[in-house]
Amino acid sequence: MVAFNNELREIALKVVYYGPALSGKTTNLQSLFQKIDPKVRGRLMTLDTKDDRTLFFDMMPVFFRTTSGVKVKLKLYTVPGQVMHESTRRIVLQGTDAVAFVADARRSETVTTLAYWNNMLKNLEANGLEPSTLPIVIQMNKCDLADVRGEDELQDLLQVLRPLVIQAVAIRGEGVVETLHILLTLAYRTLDQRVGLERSWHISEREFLSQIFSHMDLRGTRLTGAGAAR
Ligand SMILES: Nc1nc2c(ncn2[C@@H]2O[C@H](COP(=O)(O)OP(=O)(O)O)[C@@H](O)[C@H]2O)c(=O)[nH]1
Ligand SMILES: [Mg+2]
Repeated sequence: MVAFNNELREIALKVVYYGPALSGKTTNLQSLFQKIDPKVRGRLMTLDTKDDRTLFFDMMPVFFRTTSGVKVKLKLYTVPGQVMHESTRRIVLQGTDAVAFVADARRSETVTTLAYWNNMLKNLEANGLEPSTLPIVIQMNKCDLADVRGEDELQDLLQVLRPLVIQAVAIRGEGVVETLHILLTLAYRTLDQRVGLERSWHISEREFLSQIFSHMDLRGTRLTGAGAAR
């Protein structure tokens, strides 16, 4: 769960980028790292092996202080996609507040994508997280490649839950900010219901989002304006 420290007036949030190996999870974080003002982020920790695959996981912290004096720490994680890292995937999902499921949109990846989607649902449940109430978005990545699935061809993924689907080309930074924006909007609303972000912590949705996205390079995205709260 989200970690709160009432005395220190601190809120910690965790977002996980989940999906099969090589779907573009690390690329999402790298792109966000480049777009976000160094004032509101820490180092991007990536642990890549020589064949360019995530060995353990990546993590990038984002932090800000609200006008009500609350320190918000947001940690963005990726999981390693390879089958052998199943236990790491499960551990990284522990206590997550939101999940971006990053899929390779090509038709050739359909079977693998569904397998990892189901794997994610299983690992959420193993961590006591309820997939139907957890903020989850699907990012269909690599839309620059040939033979990608259209939005009407995702029935296999949308059978139980009906998460929002975002198209992306993460290597060009397309859809990356949008994915995080939608996910954090959902995360805010879920947390607000649970712990009263607005009522008890005096953090409005607009401020929460603008503290992050007004420090982001939004050129070429569908988000505009400094606040970009909508
Ligand atoms: N064509 C294309 N390649 C991508 C895209 N996003 C990532 N890649 C490439 O896919 C490979 C795997 O990406 P990576 O982010 O390491 O995948 P991860 O295993 O999910 O972390 C790398 O060679 C990336 O450059 C994309 O949108 N289009
Ligand atoms: Mg990776």
